[in-house]
Amino acid sequence: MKEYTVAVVGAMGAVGHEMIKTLEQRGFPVSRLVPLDVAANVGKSVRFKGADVAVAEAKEGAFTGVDVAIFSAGGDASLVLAPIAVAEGAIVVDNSSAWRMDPGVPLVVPEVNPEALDAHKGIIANPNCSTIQMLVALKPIHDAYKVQRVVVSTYQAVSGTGGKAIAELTNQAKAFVAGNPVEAKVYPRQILFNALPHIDVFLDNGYTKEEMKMVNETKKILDPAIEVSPTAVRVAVYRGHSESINVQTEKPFTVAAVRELLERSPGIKVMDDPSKLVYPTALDADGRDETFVGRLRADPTVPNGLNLWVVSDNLRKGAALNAVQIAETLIARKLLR
Ligand code: 3JN
Repeated sequence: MKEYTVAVVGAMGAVGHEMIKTLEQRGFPVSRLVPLDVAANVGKSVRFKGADVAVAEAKEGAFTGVDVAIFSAGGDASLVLAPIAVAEGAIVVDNSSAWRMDPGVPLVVPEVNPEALDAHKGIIANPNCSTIQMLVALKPIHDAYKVQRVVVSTYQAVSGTGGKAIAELTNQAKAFVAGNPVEAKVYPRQILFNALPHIDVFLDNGYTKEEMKMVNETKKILDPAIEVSPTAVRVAVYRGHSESINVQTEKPFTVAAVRELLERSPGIKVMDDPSKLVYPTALDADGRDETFVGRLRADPTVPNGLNLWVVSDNLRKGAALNAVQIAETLIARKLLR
């Protein structure tokens, strides 16, 4: 099997770390790993297949000989460096929002729209974590019953913000237990024992940017006709985003048929037996690849209404795994040479 030179940009970040781990765990055919990060992190190293690999600076010239560059270094770095990486010969899979809504850039969840990859021009965008897990669950329902409207509330883990936010939750817990004042630096309010209806910045329409990502990305990936009404909430969970999703479809369904459909759909694990207390939680999803679905029930207050609870590891399916699956799909579709 052909092997590839793979760069990970933002290698020292929480998602970069997960990307390198995912490449190794899935046995992605890597001939050479090129971990790239900001100048301040040059000299550090990452662990890959039992060896230490030195971090180099992510800059012009760093992508020579690179076949695929997976970016998770923030939107500003992606805007500047992704076109440079493409000019130097790499295909870019970008985890930031920088390129997602560019009409020339495929926005891909491999279980949902792998065919969009065929039109790529060098840059491929990885959707927002909250969009990915929602669409893995909605795709089979949309194909069978045509989703018209979605009302979604998210319960998002602090790891979505990054390493500093993970540390903030731990520090607030330690301060609380020690009887010391709890300090908030990363988030505008205390996150410990709290739920903040605020992820990313507020926009003029009253929604947050995170919420509008779910609206716009769903239209681009699944169907422009689907209306999404979102509320994104940060909760005091380290890892794993949960979503309460209310769906209205055009065609009628039975809950049993939807359960059966989801059970045989790719990337999904149904955990739905409330009588035995079986339902997915963030801790169940931690470190796992699947998108977990439970609490399936009809919503009798609207025609063809369905409620479901969808949980996935935001650092894996929400970021690193989806990006690596995109690279795997590029190989499968003979788009990576
Ligand atoms: O907060 C989360 O749970 C997910 C965060 C995603 C995120 C954080 C900072 C910048 C993104 C993203 O992937 O949409 C971005 C961004 O690239 O805009």
